Amino acid sequence: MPDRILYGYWRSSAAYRVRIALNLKGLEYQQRSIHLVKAGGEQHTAAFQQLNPNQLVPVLVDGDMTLNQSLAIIDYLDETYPQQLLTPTDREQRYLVKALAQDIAIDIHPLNNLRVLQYLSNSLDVADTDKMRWYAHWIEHGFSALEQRLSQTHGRYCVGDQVSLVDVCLVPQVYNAKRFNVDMSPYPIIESVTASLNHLDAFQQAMPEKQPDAER
Ligand SMILES: N[C@@H](CCC(=O)N[C@@H](CS)C(=O)NCC(=O)O)C(=O)O
Repeated sequence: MPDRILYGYWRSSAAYRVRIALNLKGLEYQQRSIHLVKAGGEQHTAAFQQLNPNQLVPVLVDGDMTLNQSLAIIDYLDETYPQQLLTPTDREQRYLVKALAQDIAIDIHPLNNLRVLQYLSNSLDVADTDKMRWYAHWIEHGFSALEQRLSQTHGRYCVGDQVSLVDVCLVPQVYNAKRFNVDMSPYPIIESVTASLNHLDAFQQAMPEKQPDAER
């Protein structure tokens, strides 16, 4: 058994990013499922808070290191296991990859995270239809800008023909958007890059439905 444990959840976009990165680097790992919904959410248990007081997945335990924040985890993986670098060494490309990845992971994803949607419903009494408008609004805002930026940068993947951190962030965000029935027709580049990425084994093996804790 590998000395590497990923605490995640099949539908967590941030855990999905880390699964893709581990797969791209050919690193084996065990998975521990933290059910984000059952019984109020296992991320809130005292046991999980020992791993991450922020009560969010993923957490990666790699030997004697316990890591949270998917972008920081992937940075650590790039430094520790430099095969298949996800942030290029070239200065300009590196900046571009980081900026685009952050457009997704920092500016789009957190607004639609489970705890934000739950707060809208449970504490602010926002109706389900309005909550879905909130969800779609932030996806559309972020994807419109991303589509424009990718028109300048994309090849087969988001930045040229090399798989990068941007791709690792994009695929889970698109999965999430489709799950919430966002119309993807205004984003043909995002759609075509995502389709190319989803042909790759590392991305296929990371798909939510393929995870041991997937529910049908
Ligand atoms: N910035 C964090 C975000 C982590 C995050 O938002 N995780 C979500 C799943 S994608 C979560 O654990 N949500 C639980 C909750 O909202 O209660 C990262 O990139 O790791």
